[in-house]
Amino acid sequence: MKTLAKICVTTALASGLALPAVAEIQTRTISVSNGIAETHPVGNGVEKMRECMTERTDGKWTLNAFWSSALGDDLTSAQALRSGTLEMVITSTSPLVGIEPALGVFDLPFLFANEAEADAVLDGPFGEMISEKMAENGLVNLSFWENGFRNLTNSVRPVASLSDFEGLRVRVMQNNIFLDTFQALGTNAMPMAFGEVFTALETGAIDAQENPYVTIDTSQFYEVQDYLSATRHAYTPFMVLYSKPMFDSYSEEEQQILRDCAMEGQTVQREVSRELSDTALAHVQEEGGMEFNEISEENLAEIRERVAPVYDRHKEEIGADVVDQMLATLEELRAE
Ligand code: KDG
Repeated sequence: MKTLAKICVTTALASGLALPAVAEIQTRTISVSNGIAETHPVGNGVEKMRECMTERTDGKWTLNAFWSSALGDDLTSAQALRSGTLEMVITSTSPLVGIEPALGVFDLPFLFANEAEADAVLDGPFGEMISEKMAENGLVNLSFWENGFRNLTNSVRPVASLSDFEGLRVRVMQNNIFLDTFQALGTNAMPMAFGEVFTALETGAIDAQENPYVTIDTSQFYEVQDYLSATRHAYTPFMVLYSKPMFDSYSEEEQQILRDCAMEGQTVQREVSRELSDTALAHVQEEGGMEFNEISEENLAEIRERVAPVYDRHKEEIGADVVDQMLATLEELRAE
């Protein structure tokens, strides 16, 4: 029987018939971890990614999403990717500076002026350079998505000037640059994983936190915070990270499907994040009863001046070349 099979294969090859390639797309179940609620625009991005995967693999792939830090916080999940025990995490860059210090560049206060600048930097050569650094750490960055411009909430007073920050117990992401920034503003800054923030606010262990409007809304911080101030003090990207040990074991076709579907998710997630920002701001005031305030240009200038030295204090830690490349990229964009 074996001889007959060999004869058939040999004949087929000799006649130039292509044998069916080993299935380039395996049946897979992919888990993705995230720290926020499914109602956040990341949920829209994940749903688009799921649709894309189903179509491109003819239903062979299943994407299971785990929300609100169910599989662990951003850093824990990222470490699981590096060890090959979890496929994917959608995480802020900030908690991962211990893995890749260059990510700290995104935490420099008042770095980006608007979303268009952020997109141009993240989707251009600078973003590619960051993704290459992530790969050196066992993490494949499939795409940058949007966490967004961060604003301060608290339960003590409206913050409309530099002096209003004084003494507030503010939760910050686990990151020296955010810690330094909020200490420079006169607060009692406290690093904490995102999953612990709501309870800490509810029990009064902290007075304040800072996040984009859609996160404040979808994580229901309006239930435990009274004041929202439009500080826009930093823009945080999300990274859609995949385990490199797993990614490297996939076929080229499967790797391309992951990249393509994460980019389709990016388009939807950024769109919904920007569409919902104003809606979220209105919702936390109308439904959540939060008192909202803008900050005058004069007072914002004083706040920016106070935190400007953070750049020099953390330049070496981030990587002087990284900071210089970011500032040069922004200078070019602003000259266009
Ligand atoms: O998984 C993503 C969340 O953890 C994200 O919202 C992080 O902005 C963040 C924060 O404040 O920790």
